[in-house]
Amino acid sequence: MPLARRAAMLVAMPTALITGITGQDGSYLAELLLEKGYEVVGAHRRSSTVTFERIAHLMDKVTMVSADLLDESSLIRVLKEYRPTEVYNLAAQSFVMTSWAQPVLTGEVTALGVTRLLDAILTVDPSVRFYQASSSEMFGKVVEVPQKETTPFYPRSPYGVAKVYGHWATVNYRESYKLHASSGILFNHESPRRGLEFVTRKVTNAVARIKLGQADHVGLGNLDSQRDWGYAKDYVRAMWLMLQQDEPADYVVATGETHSVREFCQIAFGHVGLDWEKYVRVDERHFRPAEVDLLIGDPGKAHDALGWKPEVSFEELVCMMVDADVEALSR
Ligand code: NDP
Ligand code: GDR
Repeated sequence: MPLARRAAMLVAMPTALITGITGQDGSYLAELLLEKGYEVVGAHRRSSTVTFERIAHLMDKVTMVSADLLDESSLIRVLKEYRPTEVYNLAAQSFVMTSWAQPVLTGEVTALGVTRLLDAILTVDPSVRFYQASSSEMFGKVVEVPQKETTPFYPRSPYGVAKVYGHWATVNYRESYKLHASSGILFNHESPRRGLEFVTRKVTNAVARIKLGQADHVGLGNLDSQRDWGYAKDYVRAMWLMLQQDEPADYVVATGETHSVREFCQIAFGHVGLDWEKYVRVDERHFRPAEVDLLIGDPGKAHDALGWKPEVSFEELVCMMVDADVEALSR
């Protein structure tokens, strides 16, 4: 980066580092921070093909750097070079199903990766404000409904276990070293940029393909699974708000409503005039070794302390995703 731009970054604008910028949330958070006047540094891991699809429209506005949560020295180097005041840790092996197939990798990235980043921050600049992407999967086999910040964790997948580790590492660094480290316990949030393997996008993509005559069915797992689904763009706003508070803390971010996969299908297919029961086939391969029960979050603290509330309803979200997939596949 040219020296003048670096100097301007240091003097004029706050700089934020986003790990996982190539993911769904990273792309929306980058947009939000750019709107707010931040210099955005995005950390991506090296790969043999380009993974910048979700941020292609931002490439002239963000500074991309190569860093991997598996390699602490790369994190230290980026922190030293760009001196961010806020760090958002969104990087993870985030697909629950894969965490049974790759439990050790999931632990290395999603659990230990958090400690590597916290430790790098402690080494370079303990005044950095840190956000950890915790998850409702930590509640797993829920011990109370709805789940709030004080609900005990009972993870049901290697991913959930790894997120519990990352969550407690964040709390521990906050308490041990007085880091401004906050953890957002986010319930499922979706968008047209959601990865194709997650159930919502899998369904909306299938709806579009079926409507356009490119497919004749979709195979799904447990149709009775219930989730508290919100819109990703609403949720990244909560991340930013957490780091603007005087004191670090943990917050549940959710809609407070729950819906089943079956209901999602009904609305998604119905939106384009199709009867979902004609096109959805249950496929045992998509069932999980252990399932979480009734995930439904109580966002009361985020509402009261951050002034946060979701703006897009469940039905609007489903229809937005279907429309986006129909449009993309029609092109
Ligand atoms: P995605 O799977 O879309 O994005 C994950 C990101 O992490 C990608 O940019 C990926 O890079 C990156 N990544 C993976 N491994 C590494 C690594 N070793 N080093 C550096 N980067 C890595 O996830 P979302 O955007 O949906 O979620 C963001 C975060 O929030 C994740 O931590 C997720 O677990 C958590 N979360 C998500 C929720 C949701 O509903 N979306 C709910 C609660 C928590 P690449 O593009 O190269 O694969
Ligand atoms: P989840 O999201 O596991 O909640 O994790 P996913 O969309 O994968 O599953 C949600 C529910 O749908 C059921 N399901 C299917 N799931 C997938 N992927 N594919 C199918 O065909 C299918 N059929 C039914 C699942 O059994 C499950 O109950 C997401 C991720 O973003 C995590 O990173 C994040 O932490 C949590 O949300 C909160």
